[in-house]
Amino acid sequence: MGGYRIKAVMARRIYDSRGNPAVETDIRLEDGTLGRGMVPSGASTGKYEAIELRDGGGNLDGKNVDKALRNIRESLAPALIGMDARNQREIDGKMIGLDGTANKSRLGANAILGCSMAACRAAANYCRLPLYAYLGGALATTLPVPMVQIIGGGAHAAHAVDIQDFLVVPLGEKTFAAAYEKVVNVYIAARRLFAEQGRPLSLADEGGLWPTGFKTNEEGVSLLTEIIVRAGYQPGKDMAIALDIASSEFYDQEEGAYCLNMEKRKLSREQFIDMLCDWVDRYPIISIEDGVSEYDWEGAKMLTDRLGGRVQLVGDDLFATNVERIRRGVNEGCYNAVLIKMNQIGTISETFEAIDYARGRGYLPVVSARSGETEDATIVHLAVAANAGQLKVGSAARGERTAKWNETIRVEEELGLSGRYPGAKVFLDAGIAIFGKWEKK
Ligand code: 2PG
Ligand code: MG
Repeated sequence: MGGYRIKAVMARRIYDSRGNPAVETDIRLEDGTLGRGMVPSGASTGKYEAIELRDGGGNLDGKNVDKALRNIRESLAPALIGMDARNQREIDGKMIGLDGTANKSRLGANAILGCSMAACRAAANYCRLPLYAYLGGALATTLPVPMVQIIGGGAHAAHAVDIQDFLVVPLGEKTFAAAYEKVVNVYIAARRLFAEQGRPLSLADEGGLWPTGFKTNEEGVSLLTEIIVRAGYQPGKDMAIALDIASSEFYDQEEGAYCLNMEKRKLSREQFIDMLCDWVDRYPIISIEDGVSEYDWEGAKMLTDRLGGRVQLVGDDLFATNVERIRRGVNEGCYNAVLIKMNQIGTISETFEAIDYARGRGYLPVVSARSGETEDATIVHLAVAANAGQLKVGSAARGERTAKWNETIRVEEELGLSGRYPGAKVFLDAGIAIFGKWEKK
């Protein structure tokens, strides 16, 4: 009786894939069951994200998390002990109430999310269910289409190019494993081509190749198209390109201009959008994330008017996994998809709410990792549990990335015949048909 109640909450400092301190929380239930949550961290962090508490000061580059750990031990743990771990909404609601701020700045989104993740893990373990089944139930069986970085950039590669992610999305295949295999072939082809061109095979923060020697941003897009061909696939038919422009990073708010620093060019909103539209005409691009800045709602509307019927337009910094911000996007006709990051909002319940809200308005959810990651694979389960349809984790290399892709392979195997892999249907059902145009070629 009562074995499902939270008996202890422990917090410790671990380190993420960039070597920065991170929060890990263990929740132990009365019957001895354990649940663990490891909290990731972004680099191109949006202005409207929930606040990650860092200690500041000289040690560990100011990124220590002692304050967040103390908040778990002194404020969150006493409140959570005794609660039924299966009551995720109540647990998350209690922490949100205790924090009392709109952006979780008092206790820290890293402190709160660690507990939220650990609680649902503990409850799933208590129920003897895989996390996706616990969170999503019997109909949570959709394996995500992977969005995988091949070349890194932006804040993840010391701004060697302005654009942050050059990614691929496999369009065909009947299983995640088969689709992911194709992606790995593209990654191998990328390494080969880089080596042939005399570029070092160094990796950016998310495991994609470091963009050495690029003269323009467009070079990344054309090179990626070439890499797809070299891997033996037809661009736009077998494999499409996705870009995370992360344009908030190089937007000059005062001038309303986009500063392509590596090209030493400054573009007006209109010119910048023209450039993106031109790329969509000339390259097999299926998805553009943060095409304009988190401040530029007008630009987001303009971009959507021009490309919304052909391309997935994903709001990351603009929406920050926040229902209020997604609502504004829906009302103003901005974008047609939402990047979903647990630590942008800070609890599992609110993350699900953002996915549900987005989907209810016809916006595609794309579950995403952060650039600073751990071995934790909760996001895979989240994507399957919510039948989200897409997962973005970074590249095919680096352990914190393979932790997620490999977990997806395991989940697919476990689901067996009840699993379904949508492939290009995710996009077709949403009326996104850019690759149809490429097929005609
Ligand atoms: C993004 C993420 C992952 P970061 O912008 O989508 O690529 O980066 O975690 O640095 O915000
Ligand atoms: Mg992004």
